[in-house]
Amino acid sequence: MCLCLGPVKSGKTFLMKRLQGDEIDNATHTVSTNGINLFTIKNTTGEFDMIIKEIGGSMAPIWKHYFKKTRKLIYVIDTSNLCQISAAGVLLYSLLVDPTLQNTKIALILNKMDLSYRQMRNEALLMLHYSRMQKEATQELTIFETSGMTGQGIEELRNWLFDPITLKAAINANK
Ligand SMILES: Nc1nc2c(ncn2[C@@H]2O[C@H](COP(=O)(O)OP(=O)(O)OP(=O)(O)O)[C@@H](O)[C@H]2O)c(=O)[nH]1
Ligand SMILES: [Mg+2]
Repeated sequence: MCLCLGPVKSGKTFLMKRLQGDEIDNATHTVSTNGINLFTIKNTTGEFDMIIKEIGGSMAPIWKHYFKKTRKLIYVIDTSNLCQISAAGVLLYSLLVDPTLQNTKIALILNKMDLSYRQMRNEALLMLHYSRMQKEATQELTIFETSGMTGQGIEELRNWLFDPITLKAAINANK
């Protein structure tokens, strides 16, 4: 199973819609997820589907009830919102130390890159204490720079979701 988590308004629903292949234009808007959204994502050849469960940021206190059997976790941060990044980092730390998530692969999404300026990526990683996080985490962390608005980074994220090792493990688990 794959989970998509991150603070309120970090752009999870928007990003998942884009990954799912929904039409996105200037008129597209989202409502805050007060519960769970399910998205069906196809791989590049359209052969496999993956279900991603987005849990709203307002539900952070109860995210942990959904951790069981999570193979992959997409953690979305609004990189343009400097006031929120440290809090997003603290929340992420609490996921990294959770015993249920020790074998989960994590995609750290620096989102809303369409609003970026030159140093945004570096500043965000500094505020997250990323180098320390990477040393201390038992999980494999991969960074993606994305925008649900422009589609930046979407295909890289899709390739991460459908990497052959994960697919093989999923097929074996269903045998
Ligand atoms: N510029 C820009 N705005 C974005 C992007 N992604 C989302 N937004 C805007 O950010 C707001 C929140 O996006 P959502 O996708 O609803 O955020 P969320 O993380 O699902 O929020 P919750 O469901 O409340 O946890 C919306 O108004 C979107 O239009 C992006 O990549 N670029
Ligand atoms: Mg949402």
